[in-house]
Amino acid sequence: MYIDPLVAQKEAEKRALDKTDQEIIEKAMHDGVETAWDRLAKQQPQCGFGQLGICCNRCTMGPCRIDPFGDGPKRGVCGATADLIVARNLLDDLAVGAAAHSDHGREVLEVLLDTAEGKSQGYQIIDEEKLGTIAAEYDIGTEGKSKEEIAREVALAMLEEFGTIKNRIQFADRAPEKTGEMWKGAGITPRSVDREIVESMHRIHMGVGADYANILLHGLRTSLSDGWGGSMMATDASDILFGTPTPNSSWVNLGVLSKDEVNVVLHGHNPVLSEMIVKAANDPELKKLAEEKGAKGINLVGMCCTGNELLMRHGIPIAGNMLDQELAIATGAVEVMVIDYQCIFPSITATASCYHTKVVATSEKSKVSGAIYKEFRPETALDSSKEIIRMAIENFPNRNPDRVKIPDKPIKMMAGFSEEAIRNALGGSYKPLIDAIVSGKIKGAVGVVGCNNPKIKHDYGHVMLGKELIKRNILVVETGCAAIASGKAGLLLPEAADMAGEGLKSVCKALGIPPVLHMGSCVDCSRILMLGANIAKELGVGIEDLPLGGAAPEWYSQKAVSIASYFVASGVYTVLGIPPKIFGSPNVVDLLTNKLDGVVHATFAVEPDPVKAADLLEAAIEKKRKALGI
Ligand code: BF8
Repeated sequence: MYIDPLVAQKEAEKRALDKTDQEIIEKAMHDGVETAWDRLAKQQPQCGFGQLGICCNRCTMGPCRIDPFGDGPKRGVCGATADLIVARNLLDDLAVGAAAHSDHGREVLEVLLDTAEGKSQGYQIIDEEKLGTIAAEYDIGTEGKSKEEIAREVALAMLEEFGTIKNRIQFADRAPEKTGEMWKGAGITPRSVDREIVESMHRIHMGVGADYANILLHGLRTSLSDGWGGSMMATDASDILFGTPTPNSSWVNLGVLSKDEVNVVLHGHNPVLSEMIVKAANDPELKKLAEEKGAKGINLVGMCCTGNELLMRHGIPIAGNMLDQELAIATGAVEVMVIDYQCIFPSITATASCYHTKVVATSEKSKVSGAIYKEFRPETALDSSKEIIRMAIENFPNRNPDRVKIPDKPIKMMAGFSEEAIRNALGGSYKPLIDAIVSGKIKGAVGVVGCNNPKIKHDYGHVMLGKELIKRNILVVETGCAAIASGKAGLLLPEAADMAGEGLKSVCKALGIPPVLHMGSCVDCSRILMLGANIAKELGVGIEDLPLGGAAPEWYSQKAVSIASYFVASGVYTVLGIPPKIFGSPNVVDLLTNKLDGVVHATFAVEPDPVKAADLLEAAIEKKRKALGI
């Protein structure tokens, strides 16, 4: 279908902030390739009951919906009110998110166990220091044991957390004592990862929980089992296997794709797959084969959180965030997109079918119609990875140069700021940062995290909020798609300190760091928790006392519901840019945006305007500063 170039250009400018993204959005329109923005337009108007969270489709007495305004029904067939329906729906979303993070964590631990037992192929135990720290936390003796023996015991102890009957997740003890007491007082100390998720499923069954506040409180407990459990284990097990990230520099945006090399995009979340592909791509035989097929080499690039994992540890360039997945294919230059799970559009194979791109699915739990399925198992990981790279090379001659368009300006960025790396950059303790906060040079810190959502101009929420916060001398720490957005906008460079307020600028310049720090993938929001926990411990206070904030300006995913909830449950005020589906219940809204303060000293807020969101975060930070007497 012919589209006027001017119309396409205007539309692309509306859809995305980044020029390289705009360029490929235009190309996709001219190529007649459907994207998430087109699908969103076709869905208009979206269901108002659904948006308010007041439709219930849990049982066959329904589906039911509550009339929020008129004289229509105020209860579902079972008798559930708007409050209950909204609370159950929210807990459902949250539990799905916690399950996704935690199941990812479990898989990394299984690979750690296999590696310790010599059953995996190509993996090694890299970070022995972290292994030792965790062994100590579990009281596992290390004297006279090999690293494999220690890793075996550590992996088993961590795997046990998923169904532990000791009624306490070990890593929750990493929180400051005061924060732990707050959880105890509220009855939300996480007991085990699987237990909280299963119990969420139980509680939302008809005839179980009928008290919206009680349901939501369990939501906080479930989210803590993710943040301080499943996600934290995913982060730490990945660090043991692949190394704890240290600052590095790399490149970002669709311009990281190569005109003359075989392009392989690694999309999804779990580094156990992508790490092996990195090894396979270095195989001299495969490199030779690529040359024989007319390519100059093999170009691996990341996408979404598995991309973040590779970027953090190896400085592998990243092509983009969630809304870039279709655009990467629409460049016409991708030989293979390898997917594991989460945040992969089910229609990605339909997009790929418009070009020569092959989509390779690798997880038994995440098969996609139209994708080539290559099951990925730890015991044959390296062999399967080589097969995938070979497939990409064989596909290179099928690329049609007339349909290729690659933006030519990748942006430089810094990444690799694990909690340990930040502490080391400060000289081994948080004292310099604490001093800067006390003196007011830095007012506080905000974790800006989460997704893209076509309801908001791509990256606009992240970038505008980040800029606004650093201007106000608030340090920004980021993960997930938020961090990739900032990378594209040049905020992850030390030079970006020039955009910051004088105080933050002087600290960044002295340390040679950007004012926005990339801390990793979404499970690495656990690194943000540890940052808060360790600063609080040095000060002898709780996380809830610190001048911190959280934000998810463009979130879409249930995982983001869980992350925002464990931020709030850990005492961090958190602003959402997209309204959650709760506004059909004024009681739930009041609980989450107001009453929670009396429980966890933090609340949620909803504010789509990034400047107003920054106002809210700054005010919350000032309030905490005042309470600390600084
Ligand atoms: O886990 S930020 S869109 S890619 S859910 Fe997904 Fe959201 Fe991106 Fe990573 Ni996180």
